[in-house]
Amino acid sequence: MDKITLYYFLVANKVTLARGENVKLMLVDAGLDHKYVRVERDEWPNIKGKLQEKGAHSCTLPYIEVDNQRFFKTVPIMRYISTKLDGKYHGSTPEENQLLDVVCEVSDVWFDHLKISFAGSEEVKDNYTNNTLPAQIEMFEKFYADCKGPYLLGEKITYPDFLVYHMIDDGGAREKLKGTAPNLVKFVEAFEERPNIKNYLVSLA
Ligand SMILES: N[C@@H](CCC(=O)N[C@@H](CS)C(=O)NCC(=O)O)C(=O)O
Repeated sequence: MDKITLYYFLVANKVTLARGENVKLMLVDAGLDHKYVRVERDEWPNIKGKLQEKGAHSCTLPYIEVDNQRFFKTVPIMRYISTKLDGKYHGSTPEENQLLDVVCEVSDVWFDHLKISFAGSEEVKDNYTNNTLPAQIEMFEKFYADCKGPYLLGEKITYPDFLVYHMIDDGGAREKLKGTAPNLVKFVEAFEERPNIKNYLVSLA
């Protein structure tokens, strides 16, 4: 693929926080040449207006620009990149791909809970930590227990794996996995050992 530019906000001054990082992780893993542009919040309405003038109808971040075209929405962007790479991050059957879609959708539900807790009162945050988070871990553990792993479909990484890894990282789940979610522990270890990801994580430290 031609050089890709990824656009996203810088959330809470932490480079990996929130949706853009899902796409970033895939670009890193695939070894694709890319640039990451952080959009200032007060500049976004202006940029959005210009994107609309150019024919984009539902402009949100993250979006990518490649070969003078723009593509929007996190999971569709990831599917698009996978498709351009001959299905590198897709499943091999309609049934596998249906499962990938389901896991993307439930990851988004987890993200919505996290977003609410992020902006919420202490009571809302406590509810996330004590109720929502354990319930999410329990459910995702079941998805990852369905095959031998380490990834959702087994040996092959697919696009929801990036979302799940990132939810574990962003969503405060990492410390809670040990002893309760062995398949997710195995998954996180394998993910972080992927050569390009490993180098990237070192670069963040
Ligand atoms: N389902 C979309 C949601 C995108 C979304 O709501 N992005 C937020 C930032 S996380 C945004 O662009 N907000 C500004 C706006 O809607 O104009 C996705 O996953 O990309």
